[in-house]
Amino acid sequence: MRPSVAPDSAAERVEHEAFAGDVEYYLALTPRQLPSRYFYDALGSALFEAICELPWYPITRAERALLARHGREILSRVDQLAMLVELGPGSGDKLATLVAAAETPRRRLTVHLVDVSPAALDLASRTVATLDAVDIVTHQATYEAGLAEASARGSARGRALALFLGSNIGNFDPPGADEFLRTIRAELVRGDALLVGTDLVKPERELLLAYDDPLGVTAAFNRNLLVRINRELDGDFDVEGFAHRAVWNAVDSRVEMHLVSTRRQSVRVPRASLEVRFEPGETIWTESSYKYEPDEVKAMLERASFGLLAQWTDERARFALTLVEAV
Ligand code: AVI
Repeated sequence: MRPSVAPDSAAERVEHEAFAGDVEYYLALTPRQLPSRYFYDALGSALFEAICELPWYPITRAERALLARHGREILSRVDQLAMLVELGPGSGDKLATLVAAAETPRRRLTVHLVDVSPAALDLASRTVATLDAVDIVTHQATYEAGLAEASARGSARGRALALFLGSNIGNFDPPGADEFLRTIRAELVRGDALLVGTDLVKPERELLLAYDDPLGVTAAFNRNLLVRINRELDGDFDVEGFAHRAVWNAVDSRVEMHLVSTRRQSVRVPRASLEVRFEPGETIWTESSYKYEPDEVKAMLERASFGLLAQWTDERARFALTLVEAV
């Protein structure tokens, strides 16, 4: 029997139970699914960082260039800015790019970093610590809970700017994105601001290369979900029996990632009380990445009671940064 990994902290036990429950629930749906948030174990996070370096995945580079070019203006548009809160800071380099673009000298800033992963918080903190005149507070929490904690410690000195970058909003379906933005708005006070990065609709060929790259890194990122199920839930997925597939769904304006069973096979996942039979060609839908038009982003933010301050787009890479304030 292969070794499985037992969770050791209380938080890990809760996460493990949620993973088992979600695998049991989502793999039994038609079509079969797995939530994309489970991509990000240690290997999945490293593979995602590698994806960000791929020449075919423009999101990270385009966003970093917009932050460097417009960072000074972004920060100056928020009156009395005293606090930054990044939801999902990744390596911390986007926030560092933004702050480094500020006017000098600038006011001291408190930077709150929110992530469920302690490893991500550790990496981002080390990056942000290279900046002058910042105090760092980390929140190992969901985005909603971490923002609530940061707001509760809110500064009497001035306003907050929340950051939700990397087109992470695109991994929510439209009702989920609306609900999430309303939750963020509820944690902010009038005059606080939010900066959102969104990938824009572009030619299908470019989108498919971004999500099915010639080096196979995205395929490994997708199939690692099965590796994680095998390790953490004692599953017996034959990882080579599933192929990576990316499709552009133009009607719903999203790139979908799937895992396709290459043959008839049965899979057992004892810790999720599950046995599944797959027919050849049967799929597991693992992720949606919604792509927008710039006006759709504005409308989505306005529905959540934000008012537009500015929007910057990279027309070549088709990426937008949108700055709004809580009204
Ligand atoms: C994190 N998220 C915005 C990425 C995206 O583009 O949807 C995750 C990803 N999936 C495949 N490649 C990258």
